[in-house]
Amino acid sequence: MPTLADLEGRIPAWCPGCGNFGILRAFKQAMIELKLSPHEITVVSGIGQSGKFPHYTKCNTFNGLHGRTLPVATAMKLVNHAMPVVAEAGDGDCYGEGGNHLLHAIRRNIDVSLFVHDNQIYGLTKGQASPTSMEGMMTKINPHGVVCEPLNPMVFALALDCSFVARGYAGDSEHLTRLMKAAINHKGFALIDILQPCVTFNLVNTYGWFKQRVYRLGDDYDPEDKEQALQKAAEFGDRIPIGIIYRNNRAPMNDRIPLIASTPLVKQPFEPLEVAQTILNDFF
Ligand SMILES: Cc1ncc(C[n+]2csc(CCOP(=O)(O)OP(=O)(O)O)c2C)c(N)n1
Ligand code: SF4
Repeated sequence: MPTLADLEGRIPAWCPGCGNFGILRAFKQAMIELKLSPHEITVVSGIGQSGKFPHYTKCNTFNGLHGRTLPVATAMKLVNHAMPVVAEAGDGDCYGEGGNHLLHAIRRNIDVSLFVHDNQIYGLTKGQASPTSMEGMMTKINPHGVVCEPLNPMVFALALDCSFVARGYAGDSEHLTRLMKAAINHKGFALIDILQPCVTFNLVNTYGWFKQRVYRLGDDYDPEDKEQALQKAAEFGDRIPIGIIYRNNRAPMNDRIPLIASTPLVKQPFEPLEVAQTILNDFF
């Protein structure tokens, strides 16, 4: 079982008070409680403040391109589905530039846990509006305020019958740890949209703003009731529920591909097909 010291990575280059610290704390705690040593998990990220995440803990890491977190995570999973794969992304990263990949990762039910650091702004590039920025929010490039309604990622995911849909809050890392553990243990695509205050560029959705609104879903809430889940997913205003909003048992993609269903690809003997061998022969 790893200790906190085993999981220590580089010193984070985030602003003091950034919500990303709460997410990092929750993730390390989840690894400890799941007894996952650094070599037993892969964390993939894109570009952004969230993209730096894997450097700040110890694990197998791939830090790729902005918006392309999920294609890499998908490949990792299909090559070795015995290894838990976590994708860390920003709201711009995966609801904007990488939105198309999100749509198909949900549809295919890739067995990946996607943790979105949703600060409702582009943090790394200094404060432009993102797909989840609230209507009317003023930014440097929206001097008259954002002119359209924000995306609600929970409703979007639910409409696609995503197999695990949750919302967490960086200011409640104990609760977030529980969500992360459930997501990693879930067989299928698991999305946690994590409300993450950006203390430098988002001066609307602050810790104080969330404190007045965020509440935990109670033990009597049934995440398998899709109608109720739709109501909870849509609740984002005076009250914002956190917890597992929806869950189902759709089979993950690796279970549906006969070639890998029983044995991960990396554990199979390498037997190139005849045509592949012909191509390989050209190189030697
Ligand atoms: C293909 C590509 N497009 C755009 C950029 C510039 N860029 C880097 S980070 C970023 C947005 C960051 O916002 P978000 O994804 O919400 O992450 P945060 O920094 O807030 O965690 C953008 C537009 C890039 N690096 N690569
Ligand atoms: S700019 Fe915002 S998201 Fe980036 S490190 Fe600072 S507080 Fe965090």
